[in-house]
Formats: sequence, structure tokens, C-alpha cells
Amino acid sequence: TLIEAAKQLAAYTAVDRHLLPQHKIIGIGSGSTVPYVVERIVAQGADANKHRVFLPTGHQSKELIVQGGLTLGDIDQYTDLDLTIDGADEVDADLNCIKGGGACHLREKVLAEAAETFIVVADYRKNSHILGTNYKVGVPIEVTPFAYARLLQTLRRIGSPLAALRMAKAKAGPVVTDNGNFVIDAPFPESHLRNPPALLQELKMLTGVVEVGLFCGMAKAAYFGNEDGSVAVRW
Ligand code: DER
Repeated sequence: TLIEAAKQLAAYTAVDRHLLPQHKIIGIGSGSTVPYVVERIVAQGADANKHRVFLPTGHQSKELIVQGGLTLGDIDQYTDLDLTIDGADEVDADLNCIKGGGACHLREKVLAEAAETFIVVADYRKNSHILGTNYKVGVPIEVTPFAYARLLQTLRRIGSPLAALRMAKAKAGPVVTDNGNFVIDAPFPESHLRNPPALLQELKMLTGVVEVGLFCGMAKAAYFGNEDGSVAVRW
């Protein structure tokens, strides 16, 4: 499909441009775009990859690394990364991202922050001027289960009346993250989403919030595959 081709194009372009021979410690994100990232890395060949370790951002990411025949690394041992590549749910004109559609954004943010270079790859649907233009589900917020009910109350009061606990589709009950936490999706109006750093700070301070799916000032560049087979780059 056009969307899959766009994901592949963004991923291939980013790997070709940013994964250099001297890069040895690589963070691999989560979602449906990063499989193309791993595919392109594997295509660099066994020699290029034999001295590299790859750090996952969750079970899906770990499986991609293992199935790609790439060496798994542990963040406990490799605390500083050369490069992390990940998808996003939406990216604005200043490279702020909404992330967490896949409920992996805590580990994603750790590896994004730990990398010298953090690159985002996405299809054209994610390319916005202001966050919330296309991604309407809300800001994903990983929360400790103990505090979720109070946080729902607070979020609804401070500007997200439609804030909701993310329920699982293939399991009864809420989504439980790899870290054993819940996720609240909190839609905010443009008035809040036009200043992502301020919203991030406000949300991060709420008691019981573990991590917020707003990545501000982290990405060095974003690659968007377009419907017409071209690539848009923002940096
Ligand atoms: O949860 C995330 O941030 C993931 O990176 C994911 O949402 C990216 O979306 P994708 O499946 O369209 O790549």
C-alpha cells in the first residue's frame, strides 16, 4: 500500500544517511515503521553489523533485532548510544513528537535521550504543522496503576475532558506496558498542543505519571515518506 511504501522509504532513507560505519551502539524503536529500519540495517551486511549492538525499546523491538540476526545489547551495559531510530504518531514543525501509540514510549524516550543522534521515521500521515492536527487519540501518558483513577480526574479537569484509560483489544482489561503500567490517552485542544514543551512539563509533574508521550527537542531530523514516492526531511 501507499502507506507501507512511505514507511519503507522513510526508514531506508534515514538508515542510509545516518547509520555510519563508526556507529556501534544503536537503539531500535517500536511500531510498524521500524521493521523497515531493521530490514535496511540487516541489508548493510554481516560485516558491517558484526561489531554493533542493538538495544530494544520493548518486546516487539527485541524480536525484530533477534529475528534480524543482529546482536542484542542491554541498556544496563551500554548507557550511551550512537544512534536511535524510531517512529512517531505525529511530528510538528519544530520536530516535537507525539509518541506512545504503541505504548512503548517510556523505553523509547530513554533510548532517544541516550543517543548522540535521534532520528524519527514516519509516513506522510504523521507530518503535521501542529500536534493534534492528525493524531486525535490524545497524548499517551504512562501511569502507575495505583494513581490512574485520580489522574483521569485531574486530566479531565486541566483540559482533557475526554482522557481515557487505554483498554486492550486482545486481552480483557487495560493495556499493561512492558513496565507493568497503564496508559491514559489524553486529547488536548490546539491551545495546549501548540506549546508541547509547556504541556510536557505540566503533565510530567502530575503525581503518578511515569512518562509522557511528548518528545520535545529530541529528534535531530524526521523523515517522511510521501504518497508520490518522494521523501520529506525536517531538521
Ligand atoms: O509508540 C510509538 O511511539 C511508536 O513509535 C509508534 O506509535 C509509531 O507508529 P508507527 O506504527 O506508525 O510507526
